[in-house]
Parts: sequence; structure tokens; C-alpha cells
Amino acid sequence: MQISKKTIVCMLLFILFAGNMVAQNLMTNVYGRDIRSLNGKWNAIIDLYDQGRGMKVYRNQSPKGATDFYEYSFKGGLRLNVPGDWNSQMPELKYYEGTVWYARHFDAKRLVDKRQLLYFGAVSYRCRVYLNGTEIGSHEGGFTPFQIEVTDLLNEGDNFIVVEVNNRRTKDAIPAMSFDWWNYGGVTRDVLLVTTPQTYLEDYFIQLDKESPNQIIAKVHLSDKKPGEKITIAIPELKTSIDMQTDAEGKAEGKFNVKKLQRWSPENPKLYEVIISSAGDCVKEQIGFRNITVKGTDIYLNGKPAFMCSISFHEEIPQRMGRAFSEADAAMLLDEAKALGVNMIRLAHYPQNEYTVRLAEKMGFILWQEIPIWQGIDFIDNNTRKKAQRMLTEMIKRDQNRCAVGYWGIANETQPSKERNEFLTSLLETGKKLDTTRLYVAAFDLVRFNREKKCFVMEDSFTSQLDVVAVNKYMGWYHPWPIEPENAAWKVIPDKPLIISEFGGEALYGQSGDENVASSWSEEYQARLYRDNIRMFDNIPNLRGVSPWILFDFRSPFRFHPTNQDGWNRKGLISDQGMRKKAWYLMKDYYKTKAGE
Ligand code: GCB
Repeated sequence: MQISKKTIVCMLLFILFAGNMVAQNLMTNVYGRDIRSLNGKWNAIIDLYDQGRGMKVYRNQSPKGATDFYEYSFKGGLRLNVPGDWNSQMPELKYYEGTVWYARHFDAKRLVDKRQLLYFGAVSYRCRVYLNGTEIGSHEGGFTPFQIEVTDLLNEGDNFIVVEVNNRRTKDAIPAMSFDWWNYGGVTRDVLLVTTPQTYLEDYFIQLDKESPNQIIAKVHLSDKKPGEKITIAIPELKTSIDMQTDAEGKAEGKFNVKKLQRWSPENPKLYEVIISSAGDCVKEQIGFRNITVKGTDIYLNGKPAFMCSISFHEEIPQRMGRAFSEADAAMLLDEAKALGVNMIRLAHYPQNEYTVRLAEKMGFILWQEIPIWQGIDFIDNNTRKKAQRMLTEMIKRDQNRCAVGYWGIANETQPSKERNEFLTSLLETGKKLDTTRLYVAAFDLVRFNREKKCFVMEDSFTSQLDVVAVNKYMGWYHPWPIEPENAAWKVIPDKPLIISEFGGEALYGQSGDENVASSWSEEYQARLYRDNIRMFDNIPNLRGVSPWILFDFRSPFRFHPTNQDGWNRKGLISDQGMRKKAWYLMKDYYKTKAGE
């Protein structure tokens, strides 16, 4: 095929233009900046057939002449809450997968000596953003933030912003075509207008060195390549401050020793006010410091071997049948985790909102945060790999100063293959370039019972690259017991710490039945299953944590049983209405014993 010069020029221009439009580098700690909320009621248009872009609805035109008309208007139509998923806001949108246009007016000022940016906490799943009739950026990935600079694009006075949101599942997406949670769409987290100085503190990483109890690492990056700028990091309570100088890239790095540092831990979730300043900017943040390391088969927290008494939850408020998005939602989920007596939370299966992460840190939970590499991912597609790398980067960048985050999870239930290995290796490389102070983990479902050896085994060469190996194993639910639980020996990756990252079974709250019959969907069966699994845990020599699946029943489109499930995964220790099932009490007791209470 012959390609003309004109076509090549057009293609190059397109690539250049499209390249400029994607979202820009993220700033650290957006909530510590000069921000204005654009949350509230937005006007919306449901666009099932994807006609809006062709119709240029983002221009928001209204008829001028007598013969003029437009077959759309944002005025007088649907109104949706931002933040919020659309599915829980209207019965018609419960199962909707497609495009919804969101729009609103806002007033702004053009500021000569400042920069202004639009910041989205998350839009699920992909979006294009238009300001005053022009496309200004796009983003893919439903659980991580992005920002777009609008300094030169804002009008003095009225501005009109439109977000074209689409949550259709596709093969190349992350997660891909099916996943065991609700595919909520919408502008699901805060939208902010951020004002910064001309040169601002774009990115800073301030954490304790992995091995040292009193050496803090600080890396700061200005928004511009300004060499020779003084950067000061001060921790007033520790009477400490250091000065650094930026290099040609506008970066500065330093390490400094602190005395009498109280390290953050679940028992004492101590945070310090840290003040970061440059010539023209100053940002404050509450930051904690802790060490988390692995030696042999042990996980050490602040130099002491630790056992992870964990629980998982989705970013969902079951009673509202909607995605969690606020501080109040975070408090509800985390208070229930506290009541269970856990010291860790696996934030399943995607980066959850910043309110949850920040409050969890204050409440003393170690966090496992992961990207939605959940079964069925196309490991051959290079673009999917790039997407995953970007998602991981966005997750790490947002929460790099949350010492509560002890684990970055890179995958859940993937099957070995050359392509899978290369894909996941590239994720580890991406992550470790940004952060080596956390442990890298992935969850596998490959453990099998070997009848000759009479023990559970697993083979996956990729595990050698991880700090901690995690296993989802549904003994008594998806897998019948091959042997009595107390005789079920484990030889699974015996040279590394192992976490049982999922186990459990379904029960309908209030349903009583035979404790030996799974299809009773009874609390008794679920409780028995928990009892059996707890008996098995003692046979796992390298077990360093367990995380039952899951705190609350959650909505899932592939749970078809009409009376027992009705669109809900019923593995919760707590029902969708907030009622504790029998297994909850067993787990609570197990964690009490583990904590030596
Ligand atoms: C798993 C998945 C989790 C599911 C769970 C289940 O292994 O990791 O996302 O919800 O099983 O309930 O089947």
C-alpha cells in the first residue's frame, strides 16, 4: 500500500496532538493544595449509540436563527451527582454500559502569576474532557486520578466543562471483559480546580529508608526544569529540617537522619506534619514513617515479625448499592474493619479512593493496594501493558507518602505464560523505579493438592520475583477437602512469606441450614468452612497472614442464583444490610488469638 506524504504529515500531526491531549504528570497531595471543588449536580445526557461526539454536544450550542435547531441540550435534562456512579442514581442506569455526557458551568478567573489545573480523582472507565467547546484531555482507567492544565484555556467568568464518560467493557481494558464486581460508570470521585504557583512542587516522596529506623529519604521534583532552587523539608515536631538544591531537571534528593522518631504502626499510627517548601511554593502533609521488610519467610514491621490479620472490601456501600466516594463512606467501611480486629486491609481489586487510604492510615491499618489486573487480561497486547504500567504509576504516585501502604499488588489470579511473565516483570520494573520501600505482591490461584505427596503445592516461576506470595484458596467452597483440614500440609513457595489473600464461601444472612451442605447457603455452612480453614492454617509453615473474602456481600453481575444470590456475591462476613454472619464471630476470635489478646 502506498502512503502519500500528506497522509504521513496528517498522521504525525494527529499523534502529536493526541499525545498532548492525554493527562499530565500527577501532583502529589492534591488535597494539600489551593483547591476548589467542582462536585455537585452536573447535567447529563445518556448516549447509548455514541452519537454525541459526532453531534459535537461538547460545544453546547443553542439555536440562534429561526431555522436553527440542535437535537440535544444539557439544560432541562438529566442531573447526576458528581462524585458518584450513575448506576445507583437512576433505575434505568443500573445495568448501563456505554457513554454518558456530563456537563456544568463554573466561574473562573484568569490568573497571570498562577497555574490552574483540573484534577479528577477517578472517572470510570474512560473519558474525554472538553473545556469551552474544545477537547483538552483524555484518560483511561477507572480507579486512578489524572490532571489537565487549563491555565491558558480558562475564560474570565463563565466556563463550560464537559466530560464524555464511557464504561463499556473491552478486551484491551484493565479489568477486561468480566470481573466479579459491579461495573459502575461515572465521574466517581472528586473533581477539583487546583491553583498553583508558576513553578510548583509537583512531586515529592518522603518515606523512611526501607532498612533504617531513622533515615528519611526525600525526593522532590518541581513542575519546571529549574536548577539551583532551594528545597526545604521540615518536620517541626522532630526539630528537623534539611535543605537540598534542585538539579537541571528541577529534581532534588536527600537522606537525613532523625532522632527520637516514633514509627507508625497499627498500635500507634503516628503521623508528623511535614512541610515541603521551594522558592515559590509550600505544601504541608501529615506523613508517617515505618519499615516493612522481608527476611527469609518472615515479614517484619519496624524490625519485628508481624502476622497480617487482614480483610478485603470493595469500594462499595452495599446498603446504597453504589460506589463509595466520600470520607463518610470510608469511615463506614473502615469502622467495620476495625470491629473485626484486623491490622491490614487488602483494598480489592483496584486503587480505592484517597479518603479511604488516608483514613485507614490514621486508624492504623496496613494497606495492600493493587491495580485491576484481574484474570482475563490480554497479556499479549502491548498497549494493555502500557496501560497497566500507567495505572501502577498513577496508584503509586498518588499514595507514595502513605506509610500505611505496605504492599503494592500487581496482579490477581493470572496463569503462567511467557507473555504473562513479561507483562508482570515489566510492572515490577515500573514499580521499583518509583518505590522500593514497599513489598511487591501478587495473588495466585494455582495451589493444588498433590495426592502422592499429600500436600498442597504450587508452581509458578514468576513468584521468585515477588517479596511476598499470596494465594486465593477456597477450600470447602470451590474445592472440596481432599483430606481432613488438620492434616492438609502445605509446601507452597516455602522460601517466601505466604499470605492467604482470599478464602471463604457464600451464606445468606439469616438462613440456617445444614453445616455440611454447601447448597444450604446457610450461615452454619459458612461458619463451618471458616472453622475448617482456620484448622488448616496451622499447617502452613510460611503463613504470614490471612485475608478472608470478604467483609461485605457485594454486587456482582455473575451471581445468578435467584433466591440466595440475586446479583450479590454472598461471601461477606457481613450482609448487604450490615448484619454480621456467624463466620464473622469466628474470624474475630481467630484474630484476637493472633493478637495475643
Ligand atoms: C476470587 C477473586 C474474587 C472473587 C472471588 C469469588 O478468586 O479474586 O474477585 O470475588 O474469587 O467470590 O469467587
